Amino acid sequence: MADKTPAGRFITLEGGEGAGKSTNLEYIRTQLESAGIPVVVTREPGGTQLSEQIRKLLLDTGNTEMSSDAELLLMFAARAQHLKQFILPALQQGTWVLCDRFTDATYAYQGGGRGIDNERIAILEEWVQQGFQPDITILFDLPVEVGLDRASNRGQLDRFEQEQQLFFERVRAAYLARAEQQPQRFRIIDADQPLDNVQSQLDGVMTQLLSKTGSIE
Ligand code: Z5A
Repeated sequence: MADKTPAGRFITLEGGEGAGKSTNLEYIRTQLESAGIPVVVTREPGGTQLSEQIRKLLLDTGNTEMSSDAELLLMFAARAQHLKQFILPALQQGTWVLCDRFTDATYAYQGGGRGIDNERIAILEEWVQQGFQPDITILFDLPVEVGLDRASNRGQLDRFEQEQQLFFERVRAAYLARAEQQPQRFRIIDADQPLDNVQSQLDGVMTQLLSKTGSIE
């Protein structure tokens, strides 16, 4: 996929409903910018004009008959465009990319939530990403009921937000399973804490990320 190793770092934020990704994305961006690092912020599904159009289809509550496979393929269609048009060019210019959700969300929602086999997701992942992975993934973990309660203050629910608690329990379990399988890439944040505590945890992750060696191990 990438014709040379990207120079920037690719950081993804993951978690269930109301976990605090959007809130803390700006915090991380500010930390990186203060350290003199060029950074762009983006999201999935979305991030390009075409991918945002696909996002609308995916979140539209009117699309009640969308099959799980169609949903999965649309996620990867949006991702393919996002990678080619936005993420990889930015990384190749040395810009760090901070992305609100990426492929771990597909394993969590379409895999855990909808019940699609991980092996089938992995085929699409390899097809679209050809081995490309985030450098680090920050998983905001919290009990489902706490996240749903936080998110409930928002307006109209989208097609995913209309799912029941059990769906989100499966999503959470799938995220935690992935973090357990790939501890070198994941950093788990206890998101069931006051915001200043969550941001102290993030400071620890950022310090490690920005350490002199540049190592993220
Ligand atoms: N999706 C998928 O199925 N497959 C995929 O491959 C991908 C995505 C990429 C859109 O995602 C949907 O796409 C998503 C999964 C699916 N659907 N769902 N569910 P999205 O990321 O755009 O939407 P979201 O997950 O609904 O985001 P969110 O609910 O807004 O979560 P958040 O960004 O993590 O939360 P937040 O907006 O930062 O915080 C929520 C509220 O809690 C807000 O009022 C904050 O002020 C408050 N908050 C935040 N932190 C705290 C703390 N620490 N204490 C108290 N209150 C807090």
